[in-house]
Amino acid sequence: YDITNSIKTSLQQNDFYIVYQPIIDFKKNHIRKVEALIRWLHPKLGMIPPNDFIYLSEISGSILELTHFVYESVFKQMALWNQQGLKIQVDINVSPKVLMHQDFIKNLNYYIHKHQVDKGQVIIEVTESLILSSIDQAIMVLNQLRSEGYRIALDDFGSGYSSLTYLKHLPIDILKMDKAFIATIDKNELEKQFLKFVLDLAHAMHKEVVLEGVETISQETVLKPFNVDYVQGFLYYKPMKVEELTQILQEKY
Ligand code: G
Ligand code: G
Ligand code: MN
Ligand code: NA
Repeated sequence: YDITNSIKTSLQQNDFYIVYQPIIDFKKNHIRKVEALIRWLHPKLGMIPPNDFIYLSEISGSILELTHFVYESVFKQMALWNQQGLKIQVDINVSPKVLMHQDFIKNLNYYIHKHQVDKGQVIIEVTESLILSSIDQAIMVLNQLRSEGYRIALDDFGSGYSSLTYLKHLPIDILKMDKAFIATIDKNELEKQFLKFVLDLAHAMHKEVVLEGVETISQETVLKPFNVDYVQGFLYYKPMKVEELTQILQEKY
């Protein structure tokens, strides 16, 4: 099966699109942040999960075209929102392979300038798997991104091992705690204490925290007395197309 060709054809036929999931300011209850997520609705195969095709596109070489599509779509949309007075920060997921590419920052800057978006509005989401490639090089790229004005989020925090070491050593601004952290906080006292402990630790390190995967009112109730910055989850919003999001932003900005 020729995945490269398939991706190219689908890019031409608009089978790829971006959905956005709101990230809610827990105390102010407004939305100034969203996460951009790519979707591939293949005309014959149906919805293909991003983790599958991103990996395949990396080994087959079409990741450059895909990345181009994501940046163009997202930054163009951010510029539109900016014109409407909706200054939104957007989280963009970046795979280790893309981040470690020697032209990564140069390319990113090109799209940012083209669409006149502030670098401070762009949050680069990386995962712990990045470190597996090369920790020193990863730290260098992240430092360079931050010195340019971009912000870095460590995604899926807590889903792997050695997480605390990464929290200590990686130059990041935002910690996105994996949904595993909150899955049973309303049923298990130890889990609740565990979450609070990591939350306090992150704040002591001056990181902003996003709690991912909030799905129930009962979980939200446990979170209320905690010092929570942001929440993201199906309880609030699922990832959605831009038209729907723009409406929600106009109400909840
Ligand atoms: O949206 P969904 O739950 O299907 O996302 C599954 C995974 O795909 C997530 O881990 C997410 O980080 C990843 N993903 C979604 N969009 C992108 C993208 O544009 N680039 C990269 N590298 N990963 C993405
Ligand atoms: O790995 P990453 O955090 O980038 O993945 C983001 C994906 O997580 C989104 O695409 C979305 O589909 C999924 N997600 C967001 N909120 C929830 C939630 O409350 N529950 C579950 N199970 N998945 C969620
Ligand atoms: Mn993410
Ligand atoms: Na995540």
